[in-house]
Amino acid sequence: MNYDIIGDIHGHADELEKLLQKLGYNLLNGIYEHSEQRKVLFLGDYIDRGPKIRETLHIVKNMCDTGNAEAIMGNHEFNAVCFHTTDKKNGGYYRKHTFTEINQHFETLKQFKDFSEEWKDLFLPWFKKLPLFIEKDNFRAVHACWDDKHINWLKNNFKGKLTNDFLANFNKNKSIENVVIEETLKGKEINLSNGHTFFDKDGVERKECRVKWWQPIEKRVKNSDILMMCPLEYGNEFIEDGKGFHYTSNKTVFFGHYWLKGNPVVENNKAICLDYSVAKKGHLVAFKSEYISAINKEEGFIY
Ligand SMILES: [Mn+2]
Repeated sequence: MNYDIIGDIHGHADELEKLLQKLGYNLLNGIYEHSEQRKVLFLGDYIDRGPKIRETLHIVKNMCDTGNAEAIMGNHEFNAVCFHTTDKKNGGYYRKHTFTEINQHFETLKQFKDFSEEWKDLFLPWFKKLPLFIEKDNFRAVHACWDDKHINWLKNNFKGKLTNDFLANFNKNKSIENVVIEETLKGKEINLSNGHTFFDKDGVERKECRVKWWQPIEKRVKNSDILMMCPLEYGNEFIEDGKGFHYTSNKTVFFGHYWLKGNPVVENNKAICLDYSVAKKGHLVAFKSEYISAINKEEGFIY
């Protein structure tokens, strides 16, 4: 079976439909399917930000329900489950309802305002059961970061569904559930030293920087080689202690999450990001799995 692996959609259903058509999927009885033996693998982050979140969810879930696609969980789906699940023990919800969290989730709340039953009965239960990673014969997929240590923990401990017990453990500071979910769905971060901070795309001041864990070890010289959006001055300094986590497996992993800019490129033959910021006027990107072992892998990108 060949797969078309698709990066973060964030409610951009029009771009999704265009991409599916470009990949040869046709709408039959309201569901996109391919005339040959092909399936889509969606990398998570279906909701928030974009103008057509409901439409995106219907397209993706319908394809999954009919065997035309598989989908994994993104941090936005995980956050949504926490946001909408009450914490009976401590009161409130498993995700806070303060400005930052509401702002990040606002488009979804707005677009589902008159469809609350659909959200509650159809999509939230579906989010809870989305796999956190997928492994095939010749490739793997995860939303943000594949670290064997965490994937093995999930294989042994995650029972295929986000239960309230799991969410309660996730909310305990530095619990194993917290570290595994944070790093698998949101990626690895490091604390900036010397009080450096920066402002992220939502204007939130942060002192943790996302690590480009997929960057091959030989390309790591300065801090900016492995850190995203880090302050200029700090980025120009040479990496001090250790070169950090890097992906060493021979099996290619696909991931999204990182809002890369420009046209898709292969930075590492074995770890390929497919999020090129469709929600910020970038591209919605797919990769055709038959190009995994191609010499020029960039021919596998469709966008
Ligand atoms: Mn994400």
